[in-house]
Amino acid sequence: PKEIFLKDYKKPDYLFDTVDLEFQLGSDETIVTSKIAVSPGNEGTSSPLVLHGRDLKLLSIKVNGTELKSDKYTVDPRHLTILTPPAGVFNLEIVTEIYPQLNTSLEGLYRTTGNFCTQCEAEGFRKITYFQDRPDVMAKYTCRIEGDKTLYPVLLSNGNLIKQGDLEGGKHYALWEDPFKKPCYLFALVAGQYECREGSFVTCSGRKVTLRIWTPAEDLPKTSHAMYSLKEAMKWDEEVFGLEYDLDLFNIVVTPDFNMGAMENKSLNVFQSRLVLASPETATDGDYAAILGVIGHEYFHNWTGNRVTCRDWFQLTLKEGLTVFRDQEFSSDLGCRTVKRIADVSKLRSYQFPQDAGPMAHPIRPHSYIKMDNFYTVTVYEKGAEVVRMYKTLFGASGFRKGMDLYFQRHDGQAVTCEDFYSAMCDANNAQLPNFLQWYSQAGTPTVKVTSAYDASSQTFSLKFSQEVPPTPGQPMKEPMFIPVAVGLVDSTGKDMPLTSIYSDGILRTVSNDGQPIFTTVLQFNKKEEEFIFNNVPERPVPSLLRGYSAPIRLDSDLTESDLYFLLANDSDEFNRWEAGQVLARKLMLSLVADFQQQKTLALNPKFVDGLRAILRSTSLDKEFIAKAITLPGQGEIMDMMAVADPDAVHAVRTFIKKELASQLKDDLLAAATSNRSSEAYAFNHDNVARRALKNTCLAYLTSMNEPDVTELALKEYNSATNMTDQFAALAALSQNPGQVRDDALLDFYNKWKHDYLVVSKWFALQATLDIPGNVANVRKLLSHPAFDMRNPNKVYSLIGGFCGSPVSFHAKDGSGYKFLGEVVLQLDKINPQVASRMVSAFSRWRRYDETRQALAKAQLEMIISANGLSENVYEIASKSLA
Ligand code: B3K
Ligand code: ZN
Repeated sequence: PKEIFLKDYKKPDYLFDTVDLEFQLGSDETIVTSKIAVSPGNEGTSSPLVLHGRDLKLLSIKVNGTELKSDKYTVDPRHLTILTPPAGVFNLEIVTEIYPQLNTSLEGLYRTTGNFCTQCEAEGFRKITYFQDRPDVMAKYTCRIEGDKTLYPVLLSNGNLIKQGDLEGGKHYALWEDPFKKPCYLFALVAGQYECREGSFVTCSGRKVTLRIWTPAEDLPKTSHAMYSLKEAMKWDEEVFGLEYDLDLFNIVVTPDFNMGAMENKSLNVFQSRLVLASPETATDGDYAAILGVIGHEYFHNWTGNRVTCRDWFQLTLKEGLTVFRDQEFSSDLGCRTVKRIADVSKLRSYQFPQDAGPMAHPIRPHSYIKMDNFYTVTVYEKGAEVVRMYKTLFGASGFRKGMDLYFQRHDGQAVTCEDFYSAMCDANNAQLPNFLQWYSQAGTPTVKVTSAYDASSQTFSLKFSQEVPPTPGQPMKEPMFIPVAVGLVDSTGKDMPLTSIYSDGILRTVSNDGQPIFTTVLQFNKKEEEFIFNNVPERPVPSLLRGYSAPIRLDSDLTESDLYFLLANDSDEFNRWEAGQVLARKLMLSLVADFQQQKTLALNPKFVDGLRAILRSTSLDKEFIAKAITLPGQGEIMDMMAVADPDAVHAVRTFIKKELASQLKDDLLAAATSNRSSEAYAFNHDNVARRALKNTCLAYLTSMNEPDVTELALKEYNSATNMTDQFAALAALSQNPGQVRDDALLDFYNKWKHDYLVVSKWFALQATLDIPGNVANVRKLLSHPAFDMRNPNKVYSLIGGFCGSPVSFHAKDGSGYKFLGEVVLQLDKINPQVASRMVSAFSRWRRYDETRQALAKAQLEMIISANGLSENVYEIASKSLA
């Protein structure tokens, strides 16, 4: 397999100005005719025109209307090369035949439950026709679709519907035209039996946009939340960024078989069902929130991704990091900002930090790849969003907006790079950010150490920072990064001190905002080491560091335990209150893990219990915040902090703390669990979501005790629940404890919901993650459950993905979990390499475990890599994991 490098980027030799596509959809084969107006990309180019193509049967090629003789071109399994294209502008016409019903990779044009659907990003368009399949080739498209009218009554593509009509033989056609230039990865076609929910949105300039969400008829009632989310997203982008939708029609299509969450094709977004369909009875609050976020995300891509796109795939974070940041802000504005921030930071810590510390570590803009699909990662997306967030932290909301405005002013209609975004941000704010671009090129999570000192005689408080960026594959040495650290100083009464001036680097800087006192300042730390001295500090403060998590780093401060309890109780920055609790919990868990490993008796620090009790009893804190604040860091997060990850010890300790907290806080937990019940009809709004979150978190704690009274309570909750959030939370709570009650509840749930594949997926996921010994056998059995289907990515992610995320079963000491995954990966690879490659990633951090586990996991990776006909996708992950 060939590795592709960022440094090798060259502009295309040829440009495509217009592309007219014609699809004749057949039951076995589809004929694709592509007419392209080609022009030279570089002055006087005479180089061969190399087109990408895969799994295509070439029927004919014409240049300027004349059939091209076979000695004028070459075809190999990956390319079609036109050896001597005419000078100047010319027309190219290529006819190919493809077989969508055989396409299980769900990339290119494929069949799903009888319908046709496309997925072209990153490089799927080459499975439709021969093309320069790269994002810097932008063209105007038309698309004519022809097919059987009964089988495919709905024919959709990008842009506006220009013409439609009936044809002989029970067929019909539709002609679509997209007035905007786009790269081929944004092309989409959908054909089949769908009905739509229609809505409309009037834009800020008064244009009426028709909104349509297409699903199989029976799912239409479940699309109202998605429609609401779309309208909110359209409004938000106008209000916050002044970005208006640019066509009169916006379509969303729902499909059960889809490799990722969703896809932002111009005016024709495609979504996997889980991210559109919701009703109170079948979807949880988490699902509702995910739908809001992803509908927003794909919609926001219309500007950040589509109008301004990426020059090459290495720049993916340009559109993804930025669009994730935008969807995070959207969800924050519609819900609770602190809670959203906590969720996003937790996600970063649990998934991105491990990636950044493992063999697949890469900068948010990778330097090379074998298969681009492998780089749609938490690093490119989530860490990328953190990098965008740092601009906002540094420049403020209005400075960030200025940067965005300049970015669009400069680059609308272009395919650009991360530097272009950086320059727009800096230029719009007359700023220089030394070492900031390192975030785009250096992998690894920086560790920042902070020590503090108070000098009473000079009334100064000093913070000394040092940073270390760990070595990562291919990058043994690192340069210092630009790290914005938001800081406040908390006085002994728990109030923020007004900050007056800071001395650093020989410069004394006044901290003020037009004479208004300032309580949080953003330190610009961009050297290996640097000291910041706060002046006029009347008493020793407790510093609140990295407020709002102002940079994606690991912070290692000299705050004492009592400082942390103080911040947990007092910090005005709610995020940092939560964070103080997490730091305490992480320390506690790590020390108990050591005790466990030395076979000492485990005991819980009473101060920790008191700290959480105070939070739980608070009447002023947001309820969802309380739920988050009493939740322990995940097992993965703790394993990540150990020299040798010990899943059994971490599991035992987390379970111990949970039970101990439950029994010591039982009355408070019971009070919260019962007083937050409600008989009102389900509504997805922050107050209700928060109430349910707190109630269900408490219920999970209580049930962990496995005592008859709480089991009864959970059963009652399960049976009386009127929405999926409560029902599923009760089921999950009950499922913590092996036994008849659990088995009965799981069976009951399946019988209730077996007609709804999305709910059944939840049922798979829950069983996959049960942290009980011997769960491997159970999961293996579920593979042959009639409701499971290896060809459906969502089911694979639920069952197999869920299983790999559960430390106890996946890392079973006998290697049974590894063996299971090894077999599944090979099976999956034959069906869908992208999905297989996501699954094989679970092995990538095998070196983190003890020798026995290492040997067992390594053996599976070796077995996988030696398999015949392995995809490049899986090869890349497996070989990098072994390297
Ligand atoms: N841009 C798509 C992801 C495509 C992944 C291709 N393997 C979804 C999104 O991030 O919005
Ligand atoms: Zn995206």
